[in-house]
Amino acid sequence: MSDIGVTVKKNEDFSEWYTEVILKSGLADYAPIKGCMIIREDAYAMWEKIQEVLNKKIRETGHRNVYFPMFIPEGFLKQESAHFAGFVPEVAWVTHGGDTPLEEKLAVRPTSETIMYATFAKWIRSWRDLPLKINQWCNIVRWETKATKLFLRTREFLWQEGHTAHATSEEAEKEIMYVLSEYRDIMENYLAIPVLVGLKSESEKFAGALYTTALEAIMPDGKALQMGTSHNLGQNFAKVFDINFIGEDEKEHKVWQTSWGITTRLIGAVVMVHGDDKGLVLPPKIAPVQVVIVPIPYKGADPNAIKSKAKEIADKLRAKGITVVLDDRDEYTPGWKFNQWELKGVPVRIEIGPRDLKQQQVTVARRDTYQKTAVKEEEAICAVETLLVEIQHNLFAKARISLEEKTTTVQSYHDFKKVLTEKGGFIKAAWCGNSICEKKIKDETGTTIRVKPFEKEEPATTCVYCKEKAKETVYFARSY
Ligand code: 87F
Repeated sequence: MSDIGVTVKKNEDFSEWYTEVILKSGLADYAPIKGCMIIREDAYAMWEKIQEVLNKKIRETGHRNVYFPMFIPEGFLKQESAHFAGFVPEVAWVTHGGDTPLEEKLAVRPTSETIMYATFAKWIRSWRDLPLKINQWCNIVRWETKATKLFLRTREFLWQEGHTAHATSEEAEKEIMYVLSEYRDIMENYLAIPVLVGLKSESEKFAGALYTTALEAIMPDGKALQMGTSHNLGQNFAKVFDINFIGEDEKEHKVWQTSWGITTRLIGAVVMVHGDDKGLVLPPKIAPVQVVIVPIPYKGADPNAIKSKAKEIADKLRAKGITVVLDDRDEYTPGWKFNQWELKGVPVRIEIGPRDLKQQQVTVARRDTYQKTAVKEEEAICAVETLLVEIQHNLFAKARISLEEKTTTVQSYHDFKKVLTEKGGFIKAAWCGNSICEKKIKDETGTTIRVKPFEKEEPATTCVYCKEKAKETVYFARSY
């Protein structure tokens, strides 16, 4: 067994493959604390890319970044106990400062609604203070007891949480739809992962929300992964935290609120969806390295001629804003380097050997298809730019086909269960809208309603469970 390359096949043991790819590609490592992980350089660079894209979007629409304390006094969470009750077992507490017990214990933030909204009550006085649109990039702690899964289930993770307050319900609604569409853009056009977008059912929504919208993707093992959420909080929190404002009508009103988030689990989704038996396959738009250049020296010739040609091409690519690594290390063979950069998922590799030099060309290899082509040197920069765009599109197209293949419409509960054991994925079925059926299906199959799509489809049959009149067509799946 080689300790460098990936030893597990993606379609043989998906879970093992996933962990091995992450560890060996150097995206992350286990930490010496149970349930925690270390986000390494390349994964952090991807997270920074996501931050850059989202920050730009939300800044343009008047959101500002802030930082609130990570400690939340117990009283704040208690004030909101109705909405957080189910989450209590996952909260981590600070009880001592040194050896001295604290007068009031402090939660390590599992989410920041309570501390932020207690502050909103102070900041918001008049309609002129609205809308208030803030966002925070931070770490979150949830004391999970289920098995750790790198990026998907760890006790600490990174996220952004957006929190807004508005004068009207319509504005809040517009906000959650705006966020949803920007999230979708990031997932589909940057991460190259197609998503289903829609509403959560009553039992799956955030208890503090009027309704929860979500973006859901399907993983190669047929399990769904929630990629992000955007909640319409209505006036639920405004009532608890007394977030009132004097309106233009000079009367007192409660604000309308939203909250929304995406987390570092998105990186796990990228690994799962695009990776292959040789390792990561990264979409060019979020790849920390987009192009690697490997000079191929040969005995009896001038290695400097090749190296300087490689350097020249690297500089030209960099001038176009492309991230390039020139791997001219002498201590590794070209073959070793190829494997290493394939493991790390670099979208494009350029090889420059003696033959290339002589013929004034370079060899360009793409990570997604392993296709290799010779390109005239003067066309190389342009060709690489085009190729990066093409790879980005190809990854999305492939993922979309996979989403389609993994979505099955069923007419009966018998078929529902059959599809679930045979292939998993999204199961599209008619539902009566009753949470009792939803619960029975969950208990019997382990699936939940992932989304009720915005683009409503007339139910083709009666409810897949109770056979009463169906209200809507929804997507069920087992999930991470
Ligand atoms: C775990 C422990 C304590 C989820 C928790 O989705 C509290 C919670 O409130 C908790 N797990 N939630 C819901 C989070 C809601 C909301 N917060 C802002 C988001 C997006 C960002």
